[in-house]
Amino acid sequence: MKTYRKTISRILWQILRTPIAPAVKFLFTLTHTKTVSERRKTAKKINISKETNQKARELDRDGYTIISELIDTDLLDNLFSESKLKEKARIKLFQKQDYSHKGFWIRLLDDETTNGAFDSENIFVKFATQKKVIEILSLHFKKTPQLMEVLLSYSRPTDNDLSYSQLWHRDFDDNNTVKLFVYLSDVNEVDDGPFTFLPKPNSKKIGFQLRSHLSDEKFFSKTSKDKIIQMCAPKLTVFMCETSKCYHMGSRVMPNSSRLMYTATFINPPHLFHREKCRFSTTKNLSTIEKQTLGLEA
Ligand SMILES: O=C(O)CCC(=O)C(=O)O
Repeated sequence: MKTYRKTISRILWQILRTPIAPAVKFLFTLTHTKTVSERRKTAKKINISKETNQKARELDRDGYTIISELIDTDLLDNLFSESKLKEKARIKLFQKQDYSHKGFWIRLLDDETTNGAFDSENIFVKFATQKKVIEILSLHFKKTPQLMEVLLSYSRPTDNDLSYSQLWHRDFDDNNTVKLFVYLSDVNEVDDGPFTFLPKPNSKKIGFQLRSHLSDEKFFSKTSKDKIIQMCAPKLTVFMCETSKCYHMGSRVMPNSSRLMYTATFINPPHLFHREKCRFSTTKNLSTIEKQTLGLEA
């Protein structure tokens, strides 16, 4: 059964890379009209401020927006201090996690889950479900978003060739995926391995490519270097990127540097890939918007 699901997921992932993805998503959405209409109703009730509206418009138009000034400062402080504690444990994790796969970074939140699920009150979840973030995404998706994953990654230099997310790619968690990023270490220089991307209008011009990951050589034969944005910024910078539409790469950390970054992945529900278990759980009486965002609605 697991192998069957894996094969289906793999086929769907390939389909999502092609120009027919929006049609597939549209048809799939028709089979989930009840949940979709509930989510639309919830989104419509949100009182949107002018700044939120502007950020959502930037995200729609350019595929990214910087939202540090809208973020709840208590949550940000808390995220920072918890992340620093996690960072301390990284050496042991480098020994434990599979080196051959993504030797250039490690996940620091593996011990935060119970039976594979994060609690709704966990700071790494609370940060993602804060009011302004959900408002922007509800405007962007025209319904409440679905949080798929939270990740704290520690990137470091290696001698290996560039691989995986260090190469140019788009994300295919769904055909409309938005990631929320927070730098938890200064990423002021290119040597610190900034998240680097090609904004949406120019990414659209590149369109579908047979290979999912492209080298610099291949990528810059399709666009020019002056069109890309290297997100060099100090720690506590918060930004969003529509990673399903914008080609991107990062974590190219040079010797004597490292990078600590938080990522929350959201999709425009319903999610095309079936997951046996929800990634989140709660013991609290959550609001409708929180339940929908965590995929915990009845
Ligand atoms: O490490 C980075 O900056 C790139 C991250 C990335 O490719 C992703 O989250 O999809």
